[in-house]
Amino acid sequence: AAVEYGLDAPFEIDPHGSIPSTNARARDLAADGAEDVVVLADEQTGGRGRLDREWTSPSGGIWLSVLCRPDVPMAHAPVFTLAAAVAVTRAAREAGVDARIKWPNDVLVDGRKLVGILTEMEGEADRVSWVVVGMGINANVDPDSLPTDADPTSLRHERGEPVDRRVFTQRVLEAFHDLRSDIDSVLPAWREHATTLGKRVRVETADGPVEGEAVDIRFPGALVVDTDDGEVTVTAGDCDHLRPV
Ligand code: BT5
Repeated sequence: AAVEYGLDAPFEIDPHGSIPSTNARARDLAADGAEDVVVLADEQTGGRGRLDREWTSPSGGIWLSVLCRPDVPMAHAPVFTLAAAVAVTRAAREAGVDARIKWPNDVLVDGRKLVGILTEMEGEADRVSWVVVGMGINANVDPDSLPTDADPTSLRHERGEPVDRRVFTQRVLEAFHDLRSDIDSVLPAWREHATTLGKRVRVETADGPVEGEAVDIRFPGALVVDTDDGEVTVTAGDCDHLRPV
């Protein structure tokens, strides 16, 4: 299927039908010096999640990557993952879907995965050269065609009717642009839409598991967990929401 475009977005659009990975394409464009480009695909044949995991990307989804060159140190790049999560969550809620953000990079509906985000970057410690924020949005896809381990869902499944991908994408990009233009607005918006805060969590980090109550998010994207040994700030890892005990 052809990708719907003609977007009036604050980005140049690089549209594709089928492509291996919009993130890979955006990285190539970055190497060519491009900036403020959004790579958009109807289908990905080699979509990737974190840690090189596969991201299943059939026709009908919104698979996109935003390439930008913000004037920030490398260490601040995770805030763009949060901004993307807020942007998609806002768009989903406008479309009538009760989307909530799960730290660090998922958007869920009732615990089911609607969106995954993958941010990649390159540059020097004091300034990024580029950031690529990949958003995998299960728009008009059948959850039965997605891997069951993540308990996936889609906008169409939740609404009982398809979304207009052009309109939805436009809303996501506008929201993302507003957030990146006002970085101070990202954390408050994230807190407002989070499902992780207040929950008992277990985060698998490189230094082992951290378990406790997720109490806050800290700039640029770390989770503060209240454990038996006091507060621990976790910058990266896989997070499970535990049942209340
Ligand atoms: C993510 O990874 O959630 C980040 C996914 C980012 C995908 C976008 S699509 C546009 C851009 N181009 C790319 O190549 N990537 C980005 P992670 O947290 O590691 O979750 C990956 C896991 O989610 C997999 O191991 C599966 O269990 C599950 N999964 C795979 N495809 C899925 C889908 N479409 N919906 C829900 N869950 C899925």
